[in-house]
Amino acid sequence: MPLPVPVLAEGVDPAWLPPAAFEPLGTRRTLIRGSGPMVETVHGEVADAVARFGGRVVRDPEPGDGMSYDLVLELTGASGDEGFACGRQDGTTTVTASGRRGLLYGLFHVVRLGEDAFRGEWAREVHQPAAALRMVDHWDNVAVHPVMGQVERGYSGGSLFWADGRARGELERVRAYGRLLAACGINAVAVNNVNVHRTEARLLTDRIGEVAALADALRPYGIRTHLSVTFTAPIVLAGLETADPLDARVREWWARATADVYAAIPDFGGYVVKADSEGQPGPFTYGRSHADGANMLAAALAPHGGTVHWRAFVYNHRQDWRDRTTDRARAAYDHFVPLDGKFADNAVLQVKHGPMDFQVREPVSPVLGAMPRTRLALELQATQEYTGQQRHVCWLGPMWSEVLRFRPEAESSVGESAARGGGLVAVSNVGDDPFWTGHPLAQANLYTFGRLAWQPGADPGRLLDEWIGLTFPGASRRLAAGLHAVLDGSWQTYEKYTAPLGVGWMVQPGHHYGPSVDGYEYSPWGTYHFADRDGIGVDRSAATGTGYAAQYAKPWSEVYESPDTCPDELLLFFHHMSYGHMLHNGKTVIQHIYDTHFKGVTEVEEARETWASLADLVDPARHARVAERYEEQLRSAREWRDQVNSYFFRKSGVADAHGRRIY
Ligand code: GCW
Repeated sequence: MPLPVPVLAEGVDPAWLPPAAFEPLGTRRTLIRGSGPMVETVHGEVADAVARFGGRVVRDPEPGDGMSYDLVLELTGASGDEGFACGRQDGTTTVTASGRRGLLYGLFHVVRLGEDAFRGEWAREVHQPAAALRMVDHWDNVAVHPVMGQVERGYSGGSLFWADGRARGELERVRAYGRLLAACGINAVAVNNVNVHRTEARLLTDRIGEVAALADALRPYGIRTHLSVTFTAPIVLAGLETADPLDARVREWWARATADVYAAIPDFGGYVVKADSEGQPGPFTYGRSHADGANMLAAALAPHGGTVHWRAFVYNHRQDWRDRTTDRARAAYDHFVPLDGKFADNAVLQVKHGPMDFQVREPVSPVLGAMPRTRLALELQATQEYTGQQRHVCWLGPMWSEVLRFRPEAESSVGESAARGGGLVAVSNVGDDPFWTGHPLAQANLYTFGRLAWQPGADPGRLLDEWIGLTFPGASRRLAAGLHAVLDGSWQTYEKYTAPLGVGWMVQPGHHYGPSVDGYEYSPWGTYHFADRDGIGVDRSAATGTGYAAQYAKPWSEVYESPDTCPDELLLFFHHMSYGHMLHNGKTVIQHIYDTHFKGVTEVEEARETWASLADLVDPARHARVAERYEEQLRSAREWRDQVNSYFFRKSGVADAHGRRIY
């Protein structure tokens, strides 16, 4: 039986799968061959499209039925292969796949191509995802957390999965979410926050049925479900007196608990673990290493084909700002690189893209080039914690692409090694908001992430074209150009009006929205800029600083070591510089700060105007939501400009060369 396409509740935005995107497919004759649940998903999609647009769909006809088809979708096997081949000859477009998910991805490929899928002739192309794991991690709490709420760092309303301590039970919406994810190539979802509180801990055991219900909803779209677990589960859930990873009873408990998980969810993906980090418990309590901790869970998962994603986000968050020897940027490398080669085959070390914490500009984490014998996953943040919290437009495609293309060592890029190793992960930006991502344009971030996980070397601009083509079917040139104009440079615009030259932070403590130049300056979190009357920045050189620059292989260790060769955009991350220091771009540090802050606000004003000019081309609800957010973005950008410029004017006493207003 074809699986019906999920029905969206009134007012819920179809995002990049509006019915109109299926019109080229829906007007044609399609033949589907093969069997198994995923074929039913594909059949459901085609059946829905032809019901709307008047085409036809036929399933496994008798040989010699004499019909000719515009599209043939054929599943030839039942392997785990996710690739597909497609081509067009003699008026028929053919998609073949030997694995179940491949057929689904092939179908969405045809949808993306639109009319082009049915034009001319083209040779058979093979499409294969670079990374086997393409995951979104939800930082969703089951119970509303007193400080972090329903979704930690969530800017899109509540959780799709949980509400007020319970499973939400809106599985039709979850199905629709799975469908959107599949259409951009994502194949795994972790359904709860990596900070695992009391209630959430129980998802592993007596509440596993609630996770199984989500897994059932997501499975038809090729998505495996993962769970964040607490390291102290044996203590908090089973009353053991220890969680020591080398203790036989502990290991046995995990093995049994994991077997029970697989009894409920046979294709369960595995565990995500935040250990010894920001107050979460971990192996350090027992004098054990992170490899000991990860390998214990890996051993429990191995018989069932599961994987543990162990996060490398481990650092001292009880620092003293006067202690210049402790450098948070060094922490992941210092903790994990000595463990290279010690992790089990089904243990993946999940590494944030930068050494700090998802700032608008950071160097690529040196860990990503320093553990050749460990499966590394790259973690990106789609939820815009530090990039405007989905009130600001900040399309992260170009930033992610820069990270993925970076070559920490000569052999491979970050994208290539993550794809080969543990895969690509993004912290989700989705919630129960009618636009899914709060800011409608933030949908482009999730879409781009999925497509980059499939093909890390892809040109992000081309992926944005795809997103525009799907989300706004039949978009006029003016609309497409307008969308590019407001999205293409939005990350750099955001960078301009916030913390300068890679120094990061300067945000309001706690919620991280809006400027506070000294917000974290004397706090224990280790996120300092060290501005004084003479200069700003953190000396991370090997010669005179914390030695962080030496964590890179050549040439990067040398490039970053000296202010002469360090790229401008990272200068204050690596060096403490005087305000009068001349940048490669021909400006002094202080003048650069002033100029970028004025420029950033101007760019937001222009983007807001551009968006206003598109009113006749965009659905009114969506247009209004974006327009309203531009008002806030502009207010906030001005606040950033004024706070940052005034702060540095007052510290340095250096006037703006152009005499603009600085308070
Ligand atoms: O970015 C920081 C966030 C925390 C988050 C942590 C992490 C889930 O401020 O809210 O906790 O990173 O990545 O674990």
